[in-house]
Amino acid sequence: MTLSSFAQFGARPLFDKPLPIGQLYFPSWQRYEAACRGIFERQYYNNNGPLLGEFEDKLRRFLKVKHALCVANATLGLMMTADAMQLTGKVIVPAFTFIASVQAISWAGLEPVFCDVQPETHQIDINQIDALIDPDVSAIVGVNLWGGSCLPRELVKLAKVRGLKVYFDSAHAFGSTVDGVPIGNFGDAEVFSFHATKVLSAMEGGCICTNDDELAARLRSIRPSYGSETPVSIVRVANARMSEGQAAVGLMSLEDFPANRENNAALFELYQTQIASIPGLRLLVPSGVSFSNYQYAVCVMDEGEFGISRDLLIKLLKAENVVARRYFYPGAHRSVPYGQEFPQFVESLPNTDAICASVIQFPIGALVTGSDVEKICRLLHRIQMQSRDIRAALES
Ligand code: T4K
Repeated sequence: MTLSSFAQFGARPLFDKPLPIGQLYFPSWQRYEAACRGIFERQYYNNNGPLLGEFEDKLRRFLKVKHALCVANATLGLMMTADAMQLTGKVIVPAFTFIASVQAISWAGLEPVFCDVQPETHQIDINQIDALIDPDVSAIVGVNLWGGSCLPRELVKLAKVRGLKVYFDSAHAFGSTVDGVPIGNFGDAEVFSFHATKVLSAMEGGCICTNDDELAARLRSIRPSYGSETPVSIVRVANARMSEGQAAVGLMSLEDFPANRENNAALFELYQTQIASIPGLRLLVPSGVSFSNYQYAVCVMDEGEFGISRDLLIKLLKAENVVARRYFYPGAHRSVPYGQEFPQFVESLPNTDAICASVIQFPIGALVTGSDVEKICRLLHRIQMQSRDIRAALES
């Protein structure tokens, strides 16, 4: 085995085109075309159209939740939720999350308070929350990461005892359940993402779920839902409506969800068996759920054991047309503008920093086959076995 077998050193890439991160499960063109034909025949494109109504109704039944409000994307959904909940002052949020979880808090005029996460699960560390509570804190945001959960029951219980509200960023968790209860039912509200990279996709989109009638009414007025509801008094409006085109894709994606989730589970299992024998790589099993959507293949890397750095591994994989990512980097507490605005958190979240430095995501989803996973894992094995030579060659 020589280094010249790697694309980084001149070989042909392992894959002819980039194998992406992201779910990218889409209906066939024929199904999409038929749905679009219906939209054009009806000449009804937006504002509570029939497909949106059907999609929201099916989501409600699928998730067993009282209200499911579709929105243009999860970022807007999170912004609207923080605003509609009429929060004040500060909101506790894990620092290890996509930046939108935090930006939504800022957009609603609130101040984020960053909490560290658990090293094993990457979910918010509930034991560290009490130390962050002061009289200005009005809520906690739980983030259900990686198709797992942040133990929503425990978080809701803690919030109740402390007199705080709680909502969840469940962008990663559509279809996952906690003790059989679908994520979407916990806290005051939960927000899903239906971005193209998510297991349920409307190309771009999201959904806010709540069992609270008053909150749902405020959210409908913020969205807004012209013509369908009696508006209620709110502070501001954001046009976050989901179009009929998005709802059409969402409906087909919901129909396909069981099969797509099964495909993810099979790919995840392959990763699990093959990565187990690679020194320095540990695949994260979604925690805190009784059923997972297996939307991500996330590994934690021990650079010393693997032999090269995480960032060099990403570079080598990119040369082979394997897209691997270091979500999330850096932690939200170090990102612009939060690192500058709230310097007190920069050096105070060791678990978040350690995870940001060691996490790596591998391709999983519609465009990945079982044989691709096997090829990726064999490649990882080869890289690990030749790590010393690779390092020497690239450092010289
Ligand atoms: N909360 C959490 C915890 C989140 O992770 C997110 C979003 C949100 C809230 C907010 O949800 P949204 O407002 O987005 O609904 C992606 C997604 O844009 C974002 O939805 C996601 N989380 C975040 C973690 O990742 P990028 O900028 O890294 O995606 P991008 O465009 O680089 O795509 C990823 C891979 O997929 C690449 O390999 C390219 C491939 N791809 C992507 C798209 C969109 C395709 O091949 N085709 C495509 O159409 O943000």
